[in-house]
Parts: sequence; C-alpha cells; structure tokens
Amino acid sequence: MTEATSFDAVVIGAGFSGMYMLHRLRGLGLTARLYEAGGGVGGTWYWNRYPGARCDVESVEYCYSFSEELQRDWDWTERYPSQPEILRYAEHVADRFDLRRDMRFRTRVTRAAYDEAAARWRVETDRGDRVTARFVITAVGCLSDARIPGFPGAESFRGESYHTGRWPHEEVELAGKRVAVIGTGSSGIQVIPVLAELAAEVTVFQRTPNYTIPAWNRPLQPEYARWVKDNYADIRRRMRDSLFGIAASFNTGSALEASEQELREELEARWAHGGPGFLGAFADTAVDPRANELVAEFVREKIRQTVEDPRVAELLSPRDHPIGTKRPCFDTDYYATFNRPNVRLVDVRRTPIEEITAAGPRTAEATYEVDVIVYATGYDALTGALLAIDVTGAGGAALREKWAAGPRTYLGLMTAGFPNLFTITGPGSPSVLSNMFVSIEQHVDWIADCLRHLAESGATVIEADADAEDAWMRHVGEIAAATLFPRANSWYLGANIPGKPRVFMPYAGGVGTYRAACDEIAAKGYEGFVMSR
Ligand code: NA7
Repeated sequence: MTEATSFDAVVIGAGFSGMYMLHRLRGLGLTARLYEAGGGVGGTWYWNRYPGARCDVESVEYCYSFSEELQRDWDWTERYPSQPEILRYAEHVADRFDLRRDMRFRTRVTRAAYDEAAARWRVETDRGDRVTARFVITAVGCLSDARIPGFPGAESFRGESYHTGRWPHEEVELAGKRVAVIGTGSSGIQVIPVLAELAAEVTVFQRTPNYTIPAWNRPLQPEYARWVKDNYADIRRRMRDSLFGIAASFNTGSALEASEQELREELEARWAHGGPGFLGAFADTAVDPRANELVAEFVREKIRQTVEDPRVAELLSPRDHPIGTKRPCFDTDYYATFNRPNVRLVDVRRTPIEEITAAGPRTAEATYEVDVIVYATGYDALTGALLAIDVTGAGGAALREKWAAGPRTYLGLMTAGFPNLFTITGPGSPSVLSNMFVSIEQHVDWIADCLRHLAESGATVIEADADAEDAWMRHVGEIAAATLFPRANSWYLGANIPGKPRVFMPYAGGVGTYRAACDEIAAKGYEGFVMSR
C-alpha cells in the first residue's frame, strides 16, 4: 500500500500538545499526519534525560484532564514527577489512544509553504516526505531549541560534553569524573545536586545567580492522591481559572501592608510547603519593586543560613533582578550542595569563560581541568523551534521575516498572513508562564472547536486579521509593562540569545483571563479572524 500524501492536518511535534491535538483531530473525523524529530513521544521529556530532571508542577496537576478514565487510572508516585515517570505517562497515553499509527518519528519538518491557489499547505521533511494538508498545527514546544553559547575552542575539548536538553539516551558514566556545569537556570539547579553525588568533583560556572525555592519532593501519599482524584473536577476548575494553571492559592494581599510578623509567617509557611505556591504569598511582589525586595531578601536570608561560606552565599544571592521575573526555579538541596567539599562555584560574571581548551573551560584566572562539560545553557525559547522551519504563508511571505523584530500573533494561536496555520502554546499566549498542561489542553480544545466551526459554517480557510493581531500585541506589551518582568534579562524577552529582538513574548495576564478572552472571541463568531470558503 502506498503512503497517503494528502491530509486534513499535519501536526508537528509528539509532545503533550501534539499528542492531544492528534487525538482531537481524529475525534473530528479528520485525517492527520504527525511528524516528530525525536525517536519517540514525549517532547521535552523525551530529550531532557539529565540526572535529576523533574517537573516543577505537582504530578497530579501535570497531566491531562480530557479523559476521565485516564486521570482515574494513572497513578503518580512522587509529589513532583521525574522525567522517566513523565515519559512513561506519555508512552501510556500514546498506547492507550493508539496515537503512534499516525506518527512518523525521527522526521523533522524542514519546510511548510502555503499554496494560496489550492488553499493547502505543502510540507517537507528531512527524510524526503512531501505531503499536503489543509491545516498545519505546530506543537513544537516553547523550550525545545537547545542552545550552547559559541565558546571559542569548544570542539577542541578532549572530554565529553552534553547539553541538558540533548542528554544521551545511553547511561553517562559520571562516577569518579570531574564535571563542569555551565548555567544555573532551572536545569542547572536540578542537575548540580545530583551530579555532586555522582561525580568526583563538580565545578559550577555561574553567570547570574537565581532564586530557587525548595520543592520538598517526596513520595505521593496515597490518601492525598485519592483525595485529588475524588475532587478533580473542582481542582481542574481552579487550575483553569488561575493565573499560572496550578491549584495552589495565590493571595491578593500586599507585602508592603503586612506587618513584619505577618510577612515572615506567610513566607515561612510557603517556604515550608515548597514549590511554585511560594511566589503567591503577596500579590504586589509581581508589580511593586519594594514589595518584591521583601520577598527576595527573605530568600537571600535562607541562602545565608544554608551556605556555610559567606563568600559563596553572597555569590549565590541574586541581586540583579526581582524575584519571579525569570522563570522561578525549584530545587532539592541546591544551596546546601555548595557546602560539599567536592563542589566549587566560579563567578563567570566577573571572569567570563574565554574559551574551552582541550582540558576544559578557561577564564582569565584559570583553566579548569574536567572530564565532562554539562551545558545547562538554555534554549532559543518560544520562537526558536518554529523559526527553524522554513514557513512561508500567503504570497510567499516568510515567517522569519514577519517575526524579524519579534513574534507577532493573535492570541498566540495564529499569525496574520499565514492562513490555516495554528501554533499551540505560541508566543503571545500565557503558556510558558503556566502549567503547560492547562495551556496545552486549552489551545488544543480551542483549535478543535474552531475547526468544527469552520466545517459547520462551510468555510475552509481561517486567518488572523492584521488589525486584531496588532491590538493583541499591544495588549500583551501593556500587560508585561505593568509588571516587573521586563526588569530581568530573561529568555521570556529573548535576552539570552545574542541578536534576538528584545520583546516580552508571553501573555502575562494569567491563564484564566486568557481563556475567557479566547472563549469570548470564539463566542462572537471568531472575532478578529477572517474566514473564507
Ligand atoms: P535557562 O533558564 O535559560 O538557563 C540557562 C543558564 O545558562 C543561565 O544560568 C544562563 O546565565 C547560563 N548561560 C547561558 N549562556 C552562558 C554563557 N555564555 N556563559 C555562562 N553562562 C551562560 O535554561 P534552563 O535549561 O535552565 O531552563 C529552561 C527552562 O526549562 C526552564 O525555565 C523550565 O521551564 C524548563 P544567565 O542567566 O543568562 O546569565
């Protein structure tokens, strides 16, 4: 039998968004082909296999809600799920809904071109596939384009080197080795304590210290898991209506108005509970620098209490950005790890890495001889994976050109001039500021409803209106400007990629408000979108 080359939809990516999209497309009776660059399902969790890789959202909340049976049947084992467990979950979902038969693995989409006359997309892959589809739906992830800074001499290093987001699938032998870790974002903060246990010596190259809150991971208590399952309807509703897609309560009170004792009690209680809820202690910390500083100083005090060497404690203490303005980190024993005799901290803000020699990283002060370099240096976030595909829309216009000064979308879901192209968790949506599952399900459901609406109304093409897009972009910018977010050099702003335009890309108004906006637009007959036959 020859393979089909014409589909209703092509989906790009077999992470949690692509998997659910495929499932919904089938439910609509549409034909679909899904291409995935990796060798299996799971997206982020297929690639991020570094020791200690774990989700920062509680397991019972970091999972699908669309299937009552699935959420009842699946049992998580820890408060925060580890990468292997999340990958098992992804594989279970793929099996359970028989998703793999429409997926092609180890196949990267290289090009997607819209043919206006035919009103179809022509999609090409690095394995020579040439297919057409009415719709292209990108499910490429927001943090999937791994980046290693261009250190001179990197290729001359005689040891092994790995990016955390491209960790080998085979066991990496670390016992007895000297390891360098470059980067102290979420990935660095997770991998460093585990490497310190496994390796002979760990040298951490830190450019910017980060605030990290203890996760207090532990086995999931069966009574709690049962309680969650019995109350899922209510918990899911709270998550969907929230700011960040998690059920933890976020206070509306002010840190500035709290007494010293109230402030301390609230922060101590949230610290003792651990996880993302810590940042929900006081609402004004997101918008008022003085309120923010009170919480930031509380964390610095914890660092000083934990880290024995005051010089190291000071180096680990963030002072250049308000707390919560970079992606918050959650850890297991991160600060205490710096008390170990086999761990040292190098301040590469003061003395940057000038090159990687055959022996290891070299700064102006020293060459650090190591056997392994771990690059925990992050991603070209939000746009990297999308723009890696050569996408051309109506009139042959290139997405890379349209987005040269920063991404432009309507609701993060579509971009004007690119008919029938949907971007799940695209820039301009709250996705990266949220529990991804909440954003993913909302986007996929919205797109599926939109496709049904098109079919019912007899339209075949939908496109974002340029004016609606401009207005949405202004709104996204205004909301960001009212917060402290723009004060940090974060990947939310593209600041980690040399030459990337500095634009705050996510929608910071919260997933609940965003969902209401998307629903209202749909209810008004997809206001701001243009449909045609
Ligand atoms: P991040 O959060 O982008 O962190 C990257 C880290 O690498 C960060 O500490 C950077 O320092 C550091 N970095 C980047 N380039 C360099 C150079 N040239 N020299 C020294 N240090 C450097 O990526 P993660 O993988 O940790 O986290 C990504 C997301 O994955 C995370 O937010 C979760 O959503 C999951 P900088 O701060 O730029 O000074």
